[in-house]
Amino acid sequence: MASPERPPRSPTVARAWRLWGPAVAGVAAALASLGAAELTAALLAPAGSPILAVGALVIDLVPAWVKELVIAVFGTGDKAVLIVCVAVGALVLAAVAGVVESRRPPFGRALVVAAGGLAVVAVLTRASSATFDAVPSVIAMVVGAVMLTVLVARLPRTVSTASATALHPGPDPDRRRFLAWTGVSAGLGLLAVIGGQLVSAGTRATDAARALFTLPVPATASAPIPAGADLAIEGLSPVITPNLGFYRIDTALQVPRIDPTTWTLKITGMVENEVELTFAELLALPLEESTTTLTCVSNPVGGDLIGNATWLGYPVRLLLARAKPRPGADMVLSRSEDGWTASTPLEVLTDDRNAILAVGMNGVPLPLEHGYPVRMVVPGLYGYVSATKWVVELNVTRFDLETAYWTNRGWTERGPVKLSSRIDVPRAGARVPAGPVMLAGVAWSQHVGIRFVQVQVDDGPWNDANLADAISADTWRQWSWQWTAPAGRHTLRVRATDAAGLVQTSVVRDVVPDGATGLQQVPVTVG
Ligand SMILES: Nc1nc2c(c(=O)[nH]1)N[C@H]1C(S)=C(S)[C@@H](COP(=O)(O)O)O[C@H]1N2
Ligand SMILES: [Mo]
Repeated sequence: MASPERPPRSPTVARAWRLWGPAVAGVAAALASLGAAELTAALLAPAGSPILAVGALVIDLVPAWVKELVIAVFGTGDKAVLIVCVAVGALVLAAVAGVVESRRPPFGRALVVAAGGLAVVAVLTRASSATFDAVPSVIAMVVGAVMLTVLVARLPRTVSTASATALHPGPDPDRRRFLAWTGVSAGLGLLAVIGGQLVSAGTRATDAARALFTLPVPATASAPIPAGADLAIEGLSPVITPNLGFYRIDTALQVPRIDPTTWTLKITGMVENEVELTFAELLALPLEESTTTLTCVSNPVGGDLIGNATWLGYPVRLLLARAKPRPGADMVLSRSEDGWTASTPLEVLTDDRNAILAVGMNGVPLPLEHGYPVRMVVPGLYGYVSATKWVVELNVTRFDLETAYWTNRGWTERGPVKLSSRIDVPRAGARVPAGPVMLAGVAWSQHVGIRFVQVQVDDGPWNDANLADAISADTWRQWSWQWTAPAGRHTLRVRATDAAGLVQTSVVRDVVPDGATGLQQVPVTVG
């Protein structure tokens, strides 16, 4: 039994309750609301997660320099950072809604409904979204508004009424009851979020289909990798990048899950014959293996957004030959299931290079995050203008008629990969013993090939490095150089010269708009 003689609550505690109570009510209502949404999304509408949809909308709306900054700072953790930001933003908004609802009802609820409306818009503006995908956001809106009303009504009396005075004694059971309600609401919400994640991670038909799918035997095997292509120096990137270590860059917050039995590729636009190809039809074609280096235009000089894999696929030029591009066409706009696009010059897809529709990567089906079931791989072009993952359409068109995802955001419409080189060992900032030190790295000039690589210590002469055997002009090439290191601090530089005689420029250019240039500098301490 509460004693009627309970001493009056101190003014500061009351003030704290008046502000934080409603904020807590808002956050608890939001957690319940997000939990309900994530769980429904996982069970019924995988593309309907409001947090991910708002995140995806943010990705499409932020200026390119913000995206660059986030990639530069967080690397491939960029998506986790974005999700956390959207979630934190939602909770802050919810706290505000709680405060507003306790003071000016029903404006807090109105805020929740507006946020829900934004989520619905975000979900429905995703390519490949269906009306049904809006269901989780609508549920979030309803649960959020109801829980906000319920929890604000349960704020301890001194706090919820506008006439409350700081000295009015607040009975403790009120507070306890409020904390119990918010605790249950928040707790169930969190459990539902976690449950939703478990459900969506575990039971996807796509994952199962991929696991059961064995790659067809290539009709044309790739030329064997020469034994001398990998110098096997500790710390040097292996000449073939394992799938798990392969960089990943895309705008997809949720990896598209495509059922290969319903997947088709359409060749449309300026063609004599529109072509539609099923996955089974693609697999029945004579597939070719080829080793090709893939790199991102956002890769800074010395960066690690580059990898080399053996791909299994079918030449795009042979499919285009079936479709018969009409005169005047000069570009293929490839489109992914989630609406992302890349503009590739038609001539690059029809010349003799190995531009392929790939289904395999290093001997296994494409990993989901690298484009399962089918992606493009085009030697010599940055990924943003060529390497469409989850590809579903090749639209034959013209550069003056259509523009692609990143071209619309300030990047150039064509993106040939620039000649570059990298030092892998020693790492920047390393301390090495004086005497013989092995320097090693990779260099690439796709579709041209590397003629030699040189290394410079401080302002000394350029020394010719030893080159590993080339796989082909379309892959990177390892190099090494033995340095007799004198004690002290030194700066190492590398530069490559390609088979056409072009020397890697020392002019420093940023990654925007068509790829970085300059020479990597690696500071080391000897002794
Ligand atoms: N569908 C889709 N494909 C995409 C992208 C994307 O955002 N969406 N990003 C491209 C970019 S910018 C690069 S660098 C490569 C990266 O391929 P990876 O993630 O397999 O390394 O994929 C390309 N293909
Ligand atoms: Mo990229």
